[in-house]
This record gives sequence, structure tokens and C-alpha cells, in this order.
Amino acid sequence: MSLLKVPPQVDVLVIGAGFAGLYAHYKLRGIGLTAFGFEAAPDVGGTWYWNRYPGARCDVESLDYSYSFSPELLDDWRWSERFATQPEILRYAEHVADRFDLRRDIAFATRVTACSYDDATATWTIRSDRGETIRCRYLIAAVGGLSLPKPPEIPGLENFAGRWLQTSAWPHEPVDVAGKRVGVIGTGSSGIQVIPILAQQAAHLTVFQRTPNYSVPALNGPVDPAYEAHVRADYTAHHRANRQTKGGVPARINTGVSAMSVTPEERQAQFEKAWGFGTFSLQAVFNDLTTHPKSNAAGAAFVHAKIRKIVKDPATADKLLPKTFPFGTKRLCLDTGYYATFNRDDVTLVDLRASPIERITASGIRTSDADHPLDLIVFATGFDAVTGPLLALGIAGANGVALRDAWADGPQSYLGLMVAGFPNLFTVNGPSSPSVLANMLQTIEHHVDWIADCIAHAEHRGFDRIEARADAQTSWAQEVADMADKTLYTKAESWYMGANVPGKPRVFLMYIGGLDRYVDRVEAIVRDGYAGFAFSRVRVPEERL
Ligand code: N01
Repeated sequence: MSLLKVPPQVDVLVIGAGFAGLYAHYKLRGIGLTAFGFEAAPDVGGTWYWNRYPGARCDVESLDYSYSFSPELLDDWRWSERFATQPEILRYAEHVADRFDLRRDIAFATRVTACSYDDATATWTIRSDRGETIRCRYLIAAVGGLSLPKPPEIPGLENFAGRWLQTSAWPHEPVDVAGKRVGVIGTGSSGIQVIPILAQQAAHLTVFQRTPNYSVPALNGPVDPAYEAHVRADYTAHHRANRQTKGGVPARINTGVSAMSVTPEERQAQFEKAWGFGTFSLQAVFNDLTTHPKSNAAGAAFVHAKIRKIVKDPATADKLLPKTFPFGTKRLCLDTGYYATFNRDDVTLVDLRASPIERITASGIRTSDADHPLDLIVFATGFDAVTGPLLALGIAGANGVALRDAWADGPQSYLGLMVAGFPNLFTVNGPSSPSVLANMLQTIEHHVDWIADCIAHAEHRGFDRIEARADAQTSWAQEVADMADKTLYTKAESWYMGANVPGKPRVFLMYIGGLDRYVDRVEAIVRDGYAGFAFSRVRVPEERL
């Protein structure tokens, strides 16, 4: 970890050194701007730096979860598994930082505490928790959508005599759970990955489940040599094709038709094929699984039958059946042996809907009908997603308006890239862009390329102020909301809807029309002279930073 001297001013400040921040540094150097970065962690990697719980791995295939901007990088990196583990992905981020010498402009272990815009000079002033101040002309928030964990919100934790951990801030040193009674709260993607591993190591594992989730077997293994050869044969074509898909990955099992347009036998056969392939295929195998209630019910019934088949005890199986939200409208989980874990004698499933947690006691967790003695509690309880990390930056825009106030009723953003009233601030994967609904490496590269092009466009024309227009933002927000309303996603109490954080406005946080459509829309807006963006000049060039 290096503690860099922070320059007083720079062209662009980049917050975050995950995949988005790293690529932003690379790209900005390419257009000749000076850039500096702050990163809260002691090193690069973002989400893959923090989420180092046992079993953490990506749910997008490694060969697709790769940068595409450098053929040399693609050539010199080999993934070992179909779905890479957290340590391997972190090594990849470190390799990228080394290969392109990206750390030299990043102050690590430094958290941004305030960002304020001065309209007289068209500059941002950024403050850090180390007391540093830096001025910049453009500010890029590359903070990740899932970087602000929800705090453990269960009363009594301070009295617990054992140890507690969060999956999202797992220690670097090994955690010895052998012989321990472990409780996991939460059965989202993180919980579903960590539970099978902890079950193998602990003396006893108790899973505290509030909402059962849909999970499909990841079917991990070594990278498929045939797929690797296909990707390596023409990276450019492969990645370009990925960007022209809904999810930013090849739709390898995809009938392209409604689940209701085929016979029950054909439907079952296609579901089986998708289940046997892994990935998100089960959600993509028919084109209306998250829009058509009957198709959706068919998908749900298929997974329910699988759970009943895998889990031997019918009462436990019944508790694991997701019934409170439509199939696929919370992020589908990819697991390795999750449901089968509940066949173990040393694993107990506690249904918190039947017996809610009352409090944490000195010796464990007390639910309404029992005391569960524990030595270690693991919170896999999720994040204040998408907006939380941006609001945590203490952003105040033109006229001193706080982003927190501007977004009091829910986030407003034009394309997920810029916010009216906050000139020269860019958000990578901001609200109302596809972000987590597509392959993040694709969405990151698309946004960072766009931001760099937009800044270059302004610079070449002598502009120093770029702002999203309020009317464009309003109509984009409406379009995004209308699209979401046509799906079943809005029927789930999910983090996609902000429903997992008490008091958070209920707004569907992503653009659901697909990466392909989004990219086409954004390109058309650029061709139309950056329609919806206002470029202007505040200072003559000699006055600029
Ligand atoms: O978080 P989550 P996550 N008492 O919000 C429960 C990505 N990701 O960290 O549903 C009791 O999904 C909560 O219950 P409920 C991926 O995009 C990817 O698992 O609110 N329970 C839920 O079960 C994912 O979607 C990967 O009723 C409480 C769980 O905690 C996103 O990150 C791996 C509770 C939280 O699930 C977030 O996943 C990991 C409480 N007070 C994560 N509060 C991969 O790439 C919350 N819960 C594979």
C-alpha cells in the first residue's frame, strides 16, 4: 500500500480503484488528461478486494468477465476456472494495475468524505478522510453499485460474546471455523455461496433465512477449452458481440420464444437443458420469463421441483421454496451444492418468517420460538445498492444542492451517466443504466469509454462545463420506469427496487431494456450531438486549472 502525495489539482479525479476506476485511469491517460484517484481499500480490486468470504466467485463466466480493451492483456491472462474465484479475480485486477502501471496515481486507504462543485470555476473540490483536498475539473465516481454494506441491523449484537463477520468485509487472515457453531443470516448470492463451504468446516451451521431464493447450479469446472479457443480466435468480435446482447454475455441457451409457445414437454426439456448448462440460462432460455406471469410460474415450478428432488426432508424443502416473489426478479443465484447442504445432519434451517429474530444475545440468536447458541455469526445481509455508495460521497452540486436532497424521492440520472444540477460529475454504472443486469465488465468499459469521449468532445471544443439537462433526465427516468413496469421485477421486494434498506425510496434502479438496446440508445444520443447534454464555457482556457 502506498500513501501518495496528493496533488493540489488535476484534470480528472477518479473515485474507486475497482474494475471501473482502473480502466478510467488507463483511458484518461490515453486522452492526455492528468488523473488522480482515491480508493478506500489498501489496494485495487473494488468488490473483489472486500468480498473475500469462502466460496466467493463470479457468476459470469471468466472468459466473458474480462476486459476487452487490450488484446495484449487478453493474450497474457489465462483463467483457470469457468467461474473464477475471488482470489483469482483479485489477482487479475492486480495484474492489470501492474501491467499498465495504474497504481502510481491512486491514493489507497483513503476515503472520500465530501465533493463540492463551484460553478464560478467549473471545478470540484474533493476532501478525504485523511484531511487532503484536491481540485479537479471532472469527477468520475467509479464506486461500484454494491460497495456499501448494510449495517447489521439486529438488536443486541453488542452483547454477543462470540465473533461476528460480514461477507462483504471478510478478514484477510483465514477464519478458523472448525469445531464452531456458526450462524449465517441471509440467503442472497453471498449467503448461498458461503453456506455450503461453512457447512463443511463448522461443527454446526444454522442458516437464518428470511426469504428463500432461486438458485441454479453453477456447474463450475475448468475453463472449457473449446469455448476458450472460440473466444481467443477473435476477441474483438467476441466482445463486440457480447455488447450486442441483453446481458453482455453470449446467450448460449436461448430459444428466443415464449415459454407458453411450446408444449409442456418441450418447455421441460428446455428448462432441463438450461439447468444442465449453468449460468443465467435458466432465466434466458425463454424470452418472457420475467414478463409473462404464466411463463414465470412455469420457471418457478421447475425450480421448486428441483429443490424438492434435491432436499430429502420434505419440510425443509418446503421452507426453501421461493414463493413470495416472481422467479428471476431478484438476482438469480448460482451455487455449488447449496440446496444439498440442507441434507446434512449438522445444518439447520431456521425460517425467519415463521419465527423471526428477536435479538442477539450473549450466547447466540434468539428467535420467537428458540435460542440458537452460536460462536460465530456471519451477516450476508446485502448492500445499500447503487445509490448508497454515491450518496456516501457527500456530493453537493451547483448552488450547493446535496445529491442526497436531489435524490430524496429516488435517484434521477440521465442514462446513469450524469445528473442534472451536478455538472462535470460522471457516474459509472449509475442508476437507470443496465449496470448489474448485464456483465459488469461490459457495462464498465462502455461507460468509461463514453465518459472519456464526452470529456474529449468538450475539451476539443473549448467547453469546460458539461451537464445533463433536467428535461432529458426526466424523460429518461420515465422511460426507465415504464420499462420496468412492464415486467414482473417491480413485484419483488428486492435490492433492485431499494426495498432491502429501510426508508429507501422504491424505485427500480436499473435500465431493464438490455445492454444492446441501451448501447444503441446512447450511441444515437451521441450521434445527435449529445442530445440532452448541455456543454458550455465558464472560464477562458488560461484561467483553467
Ligand atoms: O445480498 P442480498 P447479497 N434479517 O441483498 C437477508 C451480488 N453478488 O450480498 O430477502 C434477516 O441479495 C435478505 O433477506 P430478504 C449480486 O448482484 C454477486 O447476497 O431481504 N435477513 C437476503 O436473504 C447480488 O444480488 C455474487 O428477506 C436479512 C440477504 O440477507 C448482490 O451482490 C456473489 C436481514 C441479502 O441478500 C447482493 O447479494 C455475491 C435482516 N435484518 C453477491 N437483512 C456473485 O457474483 C437482510 N437479510 C456470485
